[in-house]
Amino acid sequence: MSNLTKNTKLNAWLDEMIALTNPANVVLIDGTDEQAEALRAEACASGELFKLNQEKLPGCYLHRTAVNDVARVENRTFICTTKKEDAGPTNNWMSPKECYDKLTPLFRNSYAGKTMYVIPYSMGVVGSPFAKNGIELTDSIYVVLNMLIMTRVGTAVLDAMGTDGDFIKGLHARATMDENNRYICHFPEDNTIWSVNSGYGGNVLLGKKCFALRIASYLGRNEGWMAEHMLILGIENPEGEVKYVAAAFPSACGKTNLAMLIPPALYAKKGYKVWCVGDDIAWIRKGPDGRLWAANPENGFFGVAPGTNAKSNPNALASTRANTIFTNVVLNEDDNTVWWEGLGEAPENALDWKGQPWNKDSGVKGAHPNSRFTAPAVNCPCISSEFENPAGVPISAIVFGGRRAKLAPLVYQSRSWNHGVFVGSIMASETTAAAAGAVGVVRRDPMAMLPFCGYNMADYWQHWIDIGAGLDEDKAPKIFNVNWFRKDDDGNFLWPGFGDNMRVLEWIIKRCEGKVDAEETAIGFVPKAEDINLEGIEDEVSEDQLKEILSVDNSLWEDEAKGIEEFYAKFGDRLPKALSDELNTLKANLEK
Ligand code: OXD
Ligand code: MN
Repeated sequence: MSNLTKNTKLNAWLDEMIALTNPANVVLIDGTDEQAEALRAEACASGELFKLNQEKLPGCYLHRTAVNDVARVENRTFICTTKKEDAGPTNNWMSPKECYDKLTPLFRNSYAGKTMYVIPYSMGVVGSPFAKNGIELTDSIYVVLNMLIMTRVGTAVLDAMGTDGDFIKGLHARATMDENNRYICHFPEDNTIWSVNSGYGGNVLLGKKCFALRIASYLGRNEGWMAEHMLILGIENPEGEVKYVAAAFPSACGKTNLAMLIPPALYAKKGYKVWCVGDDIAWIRKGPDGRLWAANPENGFFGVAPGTNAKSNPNALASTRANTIFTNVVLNEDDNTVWWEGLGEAPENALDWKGQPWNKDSGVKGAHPNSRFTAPAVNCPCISSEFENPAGVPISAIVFGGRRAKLAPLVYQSRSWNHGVFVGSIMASETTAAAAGAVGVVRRDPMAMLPFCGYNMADYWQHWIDIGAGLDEDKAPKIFNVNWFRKDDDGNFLWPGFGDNMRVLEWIIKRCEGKVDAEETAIGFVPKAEDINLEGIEDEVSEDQLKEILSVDNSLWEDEAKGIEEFYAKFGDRLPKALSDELNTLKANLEK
């Protein structure tokens, strides 16, 4: 048996995986700078990475993926539970046996002549009560270097695992990169993830979507906590009190921008500040004080580059100025820096994301729309002082959102926890470039978890209801829905968004504190127009425009109720009764 580590379970599994993949050698990633630096040098020598201008972008590198490997592949992502019903109607399913049988030949000898990197990593602060450990085996230095940024990696994790501690077993191989044999498979009953024939982040950084959402959501249901596709932010008022909000949006709906929001000048002058605890994933559980606490299990940001600039998100941009890996962006050949659409003037001499000569007149985008930066969280100027707190932060409000051109008002509050779960369950949005497939199609994306829930979505909703039932009403977070994307009849956005979303957050916090009244509508509580502060943006948003964005069109909601009914029907009798009750209440309210 291999004795690479002190953990007997890990050694046994390593033996098995080494026999399967047949690497030329095995390297344990220890988390030291020396080792990482040697790997960077090796990746630069092989062309896997390009070293960027080290004066302007110290510690930064560029990577290009294969052209057919640029996004998560949801149609090739599987939840492999013994019973099909346990994966539910919204997941692709294979039985564990069928999946292992199918993938084993793809992994066999796939590391031949290559190195197996063994990455011990922790989601959450290493060794803390709520952290979970994983091991990712990979044949890609790019994966190692990204995991070093996105998670907490190294021998300290092995120490935390001890001699027989459990871990999530992740196996990744680029193999032949054959897209027809690309699979991202989860075995929640075995704590196992197998990913093959891809090198793109979301498919291969197994700590992120695969573990921290799909496997963790399953673990959370069994252990009484929640793994959510949520940002976490803190809003500090002029008195220095910080209130925390967790928010779920479908991919590429401006989640990273909201997580790092810069308050408008008016608020900044008064002393308001916004702190980022996390931009993508929240692990949430009830704390000893009876409130819900949320922690970000990640250690970095894997953000979408295009559109990130000094106006949309100066904090994200600042986060990428050192020790960052850029994937599929433009290389500015004049000064060996990076560029993407939305960053300002395009470089004269450049290579596009495929490595081809490119300039602004080329007639195609230079950066891939889903090009990314992998940046350390510590780089973020507004990172919360609680970022390293293993307990996380107490949550006052949960916010759901999506892109709805006409339907949902700028913001509304649910009437109760269960109504809030209903509001999350009916989330819908237009698809974006973050996932492979058509762009611009409206799809239901409950709690923004559609591609990330590791079990039957109906059981997941029941879990939400059960969590709420375990909270005292005065301690439970209040639940809201926002829509920054409402459009007028000419297709223009009605709300400025970005930093001005602070105005909506202010109303949300006031509601949590019971400091502001609201209008009750068929769908929930909507602000009175005078309670949304428009000071400083009167030119952009007139009083009438604000009223339009806050309006609820019952006839549109009647159609929506039919759509919800159809969607719910997929879940048969597994649909929680509390949710069909909420749908009936909505229908009754609309008839009134
Ligand atoms: C992401 C996503 O990459 O949600 O975070 O797609
Ligand atoms: Mn995400």
